[in-house]
Amino acid sequence: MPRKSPHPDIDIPHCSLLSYLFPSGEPVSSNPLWLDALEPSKSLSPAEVLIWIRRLAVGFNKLGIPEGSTIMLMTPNHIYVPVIYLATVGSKRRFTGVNPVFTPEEVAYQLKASKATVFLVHPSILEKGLEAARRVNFPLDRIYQFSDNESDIGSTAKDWKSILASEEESSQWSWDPLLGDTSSKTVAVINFSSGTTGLPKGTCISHRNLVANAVQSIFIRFYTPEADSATNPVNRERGLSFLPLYHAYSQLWTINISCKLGIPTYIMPRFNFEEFLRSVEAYGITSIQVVPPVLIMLSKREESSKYNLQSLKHIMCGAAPLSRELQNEISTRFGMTIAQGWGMTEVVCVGLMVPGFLHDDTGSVGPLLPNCEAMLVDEDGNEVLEEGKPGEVWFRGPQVMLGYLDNEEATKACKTTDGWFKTGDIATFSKGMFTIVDRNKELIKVNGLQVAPAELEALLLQCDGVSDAAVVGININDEERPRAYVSVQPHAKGKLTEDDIVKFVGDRVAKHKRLTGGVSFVDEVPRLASGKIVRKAVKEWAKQDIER
Ligand code: 4UU
Repeated sequence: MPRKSPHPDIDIPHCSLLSYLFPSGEPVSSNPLWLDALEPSKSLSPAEVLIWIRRLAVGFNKLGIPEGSTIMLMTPNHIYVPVIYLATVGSKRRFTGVNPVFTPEEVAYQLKASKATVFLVHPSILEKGLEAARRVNFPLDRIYQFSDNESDIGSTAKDWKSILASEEESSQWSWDPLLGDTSSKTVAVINFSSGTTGLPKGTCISHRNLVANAVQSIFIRFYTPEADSATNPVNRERGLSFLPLYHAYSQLWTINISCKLGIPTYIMPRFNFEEFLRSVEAYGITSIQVVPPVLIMLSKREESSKYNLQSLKHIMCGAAPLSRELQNEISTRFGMTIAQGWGMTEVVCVGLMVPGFLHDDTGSVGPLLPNCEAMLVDEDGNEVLEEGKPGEVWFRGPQVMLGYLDNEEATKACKTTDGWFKTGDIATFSKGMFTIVDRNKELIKVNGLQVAPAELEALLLQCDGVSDAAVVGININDEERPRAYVSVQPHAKGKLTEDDIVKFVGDRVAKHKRLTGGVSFVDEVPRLASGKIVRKAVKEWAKQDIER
């Protein structure tokens, strides 16, 4: 019997994302909504954002970009990122964001796999964008520079503002409300994830998925029946955003939830620890979303004591394991609630989350969001009913993606015909709460970001002298690091060094994917007759290597 959410089902409107965020007949605020954390006089209110959305949506139409096309964005965070996201999704196009520190090769992969037809690039990384485009024959005249700062824009590519229609010609434009079933069928966002196996794949996230996960997360953060309406912080919230907006985590909280609830949110271009502390103090920030490394810094770095962080009452932590000890140490020391959540790109963002009113000191990731179900399934495919016993999380709910873009095989492998999504995460269940204890998939998480072993393995096979390779994650000081197990060809034996291999990979991938867990040489990488790597055996080696 699947476990159901302890919360009663809540109403999730069947409509487009913009109809949910800006319901007709409700006034649109002119108060600052997204503010530049480095220069807070620069801000956008919902009323201003709507004007930009209309101008861009009509601009895309005039340019002849059909509905259903993908718009790809590569930029550090800034206050106009939500404009691109909302105008793209709102005009029935598809948004995909790419990590701005990716290498040209990695950018080219996503440009092709997402089938993007327009590519917006921040001027500071324009050269990289152009190089990526050349690699996959992407038309250079569909590349636009995208900055919040007029003076950054040079002459090498067009300015994104050249796409915009005028205010007059766009003032009558309105979005399709996508009523009923169409909201479930229309793809809005294509974030990338490697899922349980293989290379990164585009996840097809519908309007319905996005609306559902916003409604569910707002409920569990602010409105569960136990929440005290007198002390509900929702009207006093001030957010600070530094997680990347190309990832689902930040898209949900920084864009969709802040917009829906009118939470003024300061956006940092990238994470910088001291700047983060300064911003919390300067702006009286009440709540943030983090990944575990931020909490490790908060615990270990001296600067944490130099700033007044008293305004900060609620920290949401997700994307990777957080130790119970660290969670409790920080919440006691700073007098704040730290609530863990579990989620995946494939379920928009969140599936399990500790309610906002609850102070959890067990290290759990909370109960199911409303309207969701889960089963823990053992290796034989049987449901685990006993409390405290681990099993793979199978998840069902209105936020589960439609499938992987152009990859029915991968979709079928993780999604059953009756809607269960096999997550590859191992959890236990006790007293209504889930605790993530392991993973049975390939994925490695570094700084909360995905690293797909298959990608590094394919790269290692291109390294001269390498005959086979397997990559797994190892834990060093509470943080996961990719480590490679490599066999070498006879001619390279004794010549190819660990440093050579670390450098070979380091030169070709974004920083978080580097082999910071090291390299081991082995006679043979264990593989099944099918060719599949026996990861359990490699993980066992890794465990022994750490203990040594
Ligand atoms: C142990 O990282 C995410 C989603 C993060 C998120 C954000 C806000 C979750 C809940 C929330 O409230 O997505 P992906 O697709 O980048 O990575 C998904 C994987 C999971 O399958 C799991 O292995 O990241 C890992 N993960 C976690 N692991 C996610 N959350 C947790 C967690 N503990 N709390």
